[in-house]
Amino acid sequence: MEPLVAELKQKIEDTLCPFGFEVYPFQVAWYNALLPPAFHLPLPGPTLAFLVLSTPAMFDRALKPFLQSRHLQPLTDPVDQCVAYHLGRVRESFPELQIEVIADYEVHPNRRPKILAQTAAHVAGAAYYYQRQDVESDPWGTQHIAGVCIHPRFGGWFAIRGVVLLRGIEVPNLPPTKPVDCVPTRADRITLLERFNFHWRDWTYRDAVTPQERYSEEQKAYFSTPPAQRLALLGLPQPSEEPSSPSQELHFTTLLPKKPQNPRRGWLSPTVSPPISPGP
Ligand code: B12
Repeated sequence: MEPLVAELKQKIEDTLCPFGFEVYPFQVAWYNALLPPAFHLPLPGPTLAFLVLSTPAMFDRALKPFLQSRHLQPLTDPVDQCVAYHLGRVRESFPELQIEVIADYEVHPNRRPKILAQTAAHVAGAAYYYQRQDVESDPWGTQHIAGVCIHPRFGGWFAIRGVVLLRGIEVPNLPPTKPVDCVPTRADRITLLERFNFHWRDWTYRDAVTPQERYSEEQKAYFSTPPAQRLALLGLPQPSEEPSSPSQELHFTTLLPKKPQNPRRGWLSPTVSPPISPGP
């Protein structure tokens, strides 16, 4: 890896890894090459980017302390706020660079996601993205089958949180890292995609490889609980409905653009109801 990339990666890792995140470098060109123009990131191909994902440890190391802190605002998803807060810390740690952050939940006004998180995870070598085209003569006919990423150490027990773009830093010689193909057989890929699409609430798709660590029962309960009851589940008070201090609001609005309401609803298939409790 080029010394510059190694140095930047190290600094981002120092900022994020203690909180249960992992980061993987990639070139914008690798991502754009797989996608139609509507999804392209509007940056020169050799631009350096990092894919950020959360591991099971994020819940204890980042989310719980965040929920207990005074940063929490009402009405937006606490996990999204927590991730925005930590990605914002990356930006703050490089005041001399033009860093842009795109979180997984951000959408354009037409509801198209700003980043295809799974494609980014695949090109960054973080997690193999299994799609129906990876199954020879697939058995699903005209059904819509969504693809799923599997991480070599965490299986499906992780979430893709966003990308960090380093505008102006170009790394044309960055060597690509292939993701580990941890579900190599047709039969296992069929099982994986069927579990992800039709039985994702039972968590089984996440065990496509034996993971190093899973979500704790507490973390599973948190994500299976309707958002309004989640803080109570952890024994925490609800955030106050009173307007927050201007400094706190400024803090958040400068980190990331405003989160649109329910970004997972319907731009792709409006007839599909969104998950009751979207979780990682
Ligand atoms: C919209 C959305 C949904 C919608 C629609 C799902 C869908 N994919 O059809 C709904 C509400 C149904 C949904 C449900 C769930 N979701 Co969802 N969802 C998303 C979201 C926001 C966007 C996905 C999307 O619309 N993609 C657009 C389509 C067109 O992209 P695509 O199918 O990948 O097609 C592109 C590729 O094929 C690429 N391409 C072409 N050739 C090649 C070749 C290669 C090699 C590669 C790599 C790419 C590539 O080009 C295509 C575009 O032209 C993502 C987060 C994000 N920002 O990406 C999460 C995300 C996909 N969801 C996720 C999860 C976990 C779920 C749920 C389990 C609920 C939950 N949150 O716990 C369920 C699963 C059930 C299901 N049916 O999907 C995770 C998946 C993690 C993983 N391990 O893969 C994501 C990544 C969120 C995250 N933060 O981690 N989701």
